[in-house]
Amino acid sequence: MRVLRTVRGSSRLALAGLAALALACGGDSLEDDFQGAPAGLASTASATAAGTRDAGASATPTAAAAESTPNPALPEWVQTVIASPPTPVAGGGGSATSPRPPASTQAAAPPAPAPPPATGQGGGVRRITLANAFGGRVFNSPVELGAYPGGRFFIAEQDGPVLLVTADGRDAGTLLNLSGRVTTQNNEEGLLSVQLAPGFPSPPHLYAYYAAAGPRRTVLSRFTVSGDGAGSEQVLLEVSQPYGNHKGGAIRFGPDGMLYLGLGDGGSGGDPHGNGQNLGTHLGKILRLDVSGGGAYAVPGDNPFVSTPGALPEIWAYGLRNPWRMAFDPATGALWAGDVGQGAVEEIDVIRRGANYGWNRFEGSRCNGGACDRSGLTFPVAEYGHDLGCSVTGGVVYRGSAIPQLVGHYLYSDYCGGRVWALPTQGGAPVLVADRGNRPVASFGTDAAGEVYLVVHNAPILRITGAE
Ligand SMILES: [Ca+2]
Repeated sequence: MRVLRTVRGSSRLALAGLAALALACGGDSLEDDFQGAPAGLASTASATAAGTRDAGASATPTAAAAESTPNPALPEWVQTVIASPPTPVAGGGGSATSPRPPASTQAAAPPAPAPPPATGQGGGVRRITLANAFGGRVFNSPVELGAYPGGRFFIAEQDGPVLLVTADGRDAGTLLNLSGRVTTQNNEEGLLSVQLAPGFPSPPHLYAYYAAAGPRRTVLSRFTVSGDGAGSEQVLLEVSQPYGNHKGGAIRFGPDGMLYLGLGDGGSGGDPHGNGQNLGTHLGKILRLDVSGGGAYAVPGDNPFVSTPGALPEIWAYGLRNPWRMAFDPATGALWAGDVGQGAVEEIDVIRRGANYGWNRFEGSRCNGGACDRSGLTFPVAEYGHDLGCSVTGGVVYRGSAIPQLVGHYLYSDYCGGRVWALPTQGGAPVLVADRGNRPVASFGTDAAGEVYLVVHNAPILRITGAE
């Protein structure tokens, strides 16, 4: 979601190169992401990327070996993170501000981890095959894709429309149109995420997160769908934004029924206000909200900082720079996120309750200056350097049925490089499984059966059709 209008209508990154690429890279200014990077960073990035790539290329353990033996390519704590489901949510009704209703209480416990599938676990996948989806239709800067009742799909476009389409790409109505409410002044603004309420169409709610102007802010809202049109907007949360970039953007419902929202550090470059490490702002955080009541939202009583003086109680995790796309593993309940790097390192994180992901003290595992104290920080489960991309696009854990080899793999990509990686969630190094040239992958989506789509800009959306 970064090049967007700059590149649309041209032949992708051909519009010139460095300027367009700079916009694509985490959205910072040219100075931030390229000219400002000390020469020393290049070698750091290179080494990081090479390490990742080499580990992936050489990682061909058998499934059994991968399940029983820690992967030496990842530190021990990573194994622990990957092997552990997220912190179970304590029983419902714990909120001092607003007890959760029984439905949320019952949904509070994440599902037990799924037994290992018969095949595919352990990094055995070498490549995936892809095919044009939706009849090859090219959408206008799509940022979100999901299943909609009746075998249809919703596809959110950054300028504001949320379209309903059939599997062959025919129009099936407009679910919502926020064109008059979003701002796209910066190419990281606009409509950024849309999710249907759990149990949709009962309740008939959808949620949207978007950037607005006057004043510059991001907005989380609930909409009531009537038929296939949009009902009235109920604003749940507004966050003041100091700059036009780093809005983060994914909203996702967890297995606990809570709504998780990932916010970037508010922008510019380098997090000049220190938002990532400041628990007094929503910027640079993953928030966890209970939106199951009729009001705006309630703070779940078991959020990690509800009793911390000076901390905002909505915060679930912190130290993020610009988490662009998150997804819950439907089998384990783990929350996976891609966090866009500054100038050198792109990272994949497993988001845990109360954890600090390091920004802006660290970019990935690389010290960003200061004391370089690693204590208390949670580091990426995977990362790569800017020789392999420029802006990570977090993906999804495959739990479909059509491609058994892919089950249990976290798929992710990059907005610049068009590469796709598969990371075995039960241990193992990421493997480069596809390379689409410079085709920008902006997001991932799944259909009702859990099959996976790559949401691409300036080209047809792609469906994963196989793996070997
Ligand atoms: Ca980090």
